[in-house]
Amino acid sequence: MFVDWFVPVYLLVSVLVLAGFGACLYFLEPGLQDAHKWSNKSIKHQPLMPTLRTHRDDDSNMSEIVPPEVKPKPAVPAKPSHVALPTSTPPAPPQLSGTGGQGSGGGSTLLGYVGIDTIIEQMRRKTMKTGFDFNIMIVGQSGLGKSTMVNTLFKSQVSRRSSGWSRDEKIPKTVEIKSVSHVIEEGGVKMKLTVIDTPGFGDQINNENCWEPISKYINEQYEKFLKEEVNIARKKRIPDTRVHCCLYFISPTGHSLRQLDIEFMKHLSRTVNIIPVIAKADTLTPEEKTEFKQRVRKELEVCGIEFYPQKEFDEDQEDKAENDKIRETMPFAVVGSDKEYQVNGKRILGRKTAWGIVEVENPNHCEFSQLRDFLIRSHLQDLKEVTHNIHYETYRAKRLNDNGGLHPISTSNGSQESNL
Ligand SMILES: Nc1nc2c(ncn2[C@@H]2O[C@H](COP(=O)(O)OP(=O)(O)O)[C@@H](O)[C@H]2O)c(=O)[nH]1
Ligand SMILES: [Mg+2]
Repeated sequence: MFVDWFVPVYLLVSVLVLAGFGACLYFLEPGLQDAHKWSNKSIKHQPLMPTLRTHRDDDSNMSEIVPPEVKPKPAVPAKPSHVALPTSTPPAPPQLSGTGGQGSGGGSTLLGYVGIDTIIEQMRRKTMKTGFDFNIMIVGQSGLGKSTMVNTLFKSQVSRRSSGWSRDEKIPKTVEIKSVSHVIEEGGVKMKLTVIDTPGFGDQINNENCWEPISKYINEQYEKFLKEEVNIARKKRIPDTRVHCCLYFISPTGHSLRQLDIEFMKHLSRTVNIIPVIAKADTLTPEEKTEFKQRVRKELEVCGIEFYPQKEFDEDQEDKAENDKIRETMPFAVVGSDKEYQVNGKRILGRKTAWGIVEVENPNHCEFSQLRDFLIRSHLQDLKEVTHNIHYETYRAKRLNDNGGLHPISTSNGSQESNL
């Protein structure tokens, strides 16, 4: 009797308990619901592009991430349009940790656009932040217009700033090496331009070794740089006072180079980039100028004087062709002035003569603007590189050899200094 009703009741209760336990498990574990849904759909009913839900930090939602469709790789890697825009950052590929998507495997990313060409943009941004130094030295005999040229460079379109002397003040005779610096900013890029004016030479009866003070100054700047470089705790960015180019002023005699010019350039060309320049070009007729230029080039060649851009440092045929053209027009014949005049409603730098105004920045009047473009627009970086890689490197190697290796030593105040 008891057995008659106990067995069915016991079985019913067991079934109810098991059903309740199963229902709880189904509702509390969402993965089982998804498995249920997927198993109920036939393949052809699944959407072509499964919804990509972003991964949230909450672990319980990991199961919501549906694997994306793997697209075939393009035959030719496509360059995304965003690279043209300097400020935009490339969109990151979808990061699907643990789902086997594109992100971690990286196969398609490597075959696609990598972005190597953005290095130019990266370098530009770095240079904009740090700025750079560019140092020009002017040497030559007295009275050739070197000090005037310092003013011309700063007052011309290079900077439109005063170099220190007021407009009506007469430029005093230069008695010592003196540098003038200005930070010039263009398009967000800062350049600290320093022009080093030097006393003229050739006035003395004995001009022997008159290049020595100039040579000494150039080497001192290399030494300063080397000392900074060998310091244990060296600066992240070493201030660069090295002379990147030396404008050598040639007297506009129309004849030939003086022996002193030859000696001077011979000595300097071993340590610095020499750029010969014909001074006071307004004193020569166009024919005289062309003839004089040819003669100077020939004489420099005969004497074995390598001026900048040196043939041996042309990097390739393209470089050679470009530099050959420049070498054929050198030395640039320039006119300097720090006086401004009104010409056709515009203020211009010029020299007023009885027969008209010689315009410094007019390419039909003189070659100042060609020289400026050559120094800044086309060859500035190369001038800096040749200075660093050739002239400074030669100096450095010699100093390290002479010294048997540089050992940084501690000074009494605790700072590190080399034993140069
Ligand atoms: N004709 C002419 N005279 C110039 C030129 N540049 C400077 N001068 C003049 O030459 C003289 C000497 O100039 P300065 O700059 O002191 O020469 P430095 O001794 O080489 O520094 C001054 O009277 C200048 O006005 C130029 O391009 N043409
Ligand atoms: Mg002077």
